[in-house]
Amino acid sequence: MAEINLQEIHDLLISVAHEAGRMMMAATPSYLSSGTKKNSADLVTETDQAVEKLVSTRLLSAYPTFKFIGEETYYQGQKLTEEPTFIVDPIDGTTNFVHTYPAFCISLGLAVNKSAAVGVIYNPFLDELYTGIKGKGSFVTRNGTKLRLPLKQEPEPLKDLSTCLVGTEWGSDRSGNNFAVKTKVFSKLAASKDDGGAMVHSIRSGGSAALNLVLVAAGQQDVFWEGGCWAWDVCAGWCILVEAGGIMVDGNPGDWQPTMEGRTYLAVRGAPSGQRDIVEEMWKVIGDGKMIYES
Ligand code: LIP
Repeated sequence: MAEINLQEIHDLLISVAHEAGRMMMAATPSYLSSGTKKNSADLVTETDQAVEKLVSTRLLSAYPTFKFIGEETYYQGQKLTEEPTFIVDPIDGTTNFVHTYPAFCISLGLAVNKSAAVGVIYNPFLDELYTGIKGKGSFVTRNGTKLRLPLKQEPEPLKDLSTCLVGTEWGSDRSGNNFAVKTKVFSKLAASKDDGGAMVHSIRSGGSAALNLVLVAAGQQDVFWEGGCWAWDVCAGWCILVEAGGIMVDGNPGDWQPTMEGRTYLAVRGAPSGQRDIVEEMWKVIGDGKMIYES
């Protein structure tokens, strides 16, 4: 296979992200006109579909031999291969988009050999662009200024969960094993040490896995833990996270090298020490309450 020019792909993804951002900002979404997928908390809008069409057309006309996996055109059984693959969420944070809560974005990743090689995430409401190329670092551009991630040149060491701001998501499953595991972990993370909890600084649920990952990459959130999201929610953010010194492990205890399609993820920010301790403490909090998702 010919050498892939990651810089050229990165530049194209940025141009597509800006175009998609204009479409999102021109739309007038409402819960009245939104459709649902798995259940009433799993929303989709015409804009999700229109943006994905634009993105797939633009990317595949420039790179016709590449594969494409997108949230709105994914079919059961579709698998990521070693081939260069664009992995795309046209709107990550669709619920936020529908409510005009200002945390939605387009998430554009390129995976090569099943690993994230380029990531571009754009929040059009805040005009914030996050980018990363494997081996070349990651950045945020806001108000016309481009800053390297993480934002602190010398991030603090990670001590234990009691000093962490943790991002996690409710997701759309509201019953069954996975809901029970999540609510138990939320409670254990928040509870006081006297009651056997981790007493984290606080818990955030921003509503977009991609934006959670870039917050961890930036060092503005120490940890992100989620089960139930998909490759398109994490591919771009994974590249940006790792390029900023962060790590991604499995959201269920035990696996230090999770796969893109594993559906359970734990991200920890870059730090001079303590990353592994945070993972181990988080896995201890989860205990034997394994989240189970089809992949
Ligand atoms: C959403 C994620 C969110 C997660 C939801 C869903 P969508 O993506 O980013 O973090 O909790 O289950 O996957 O549907 O807005 O693209």
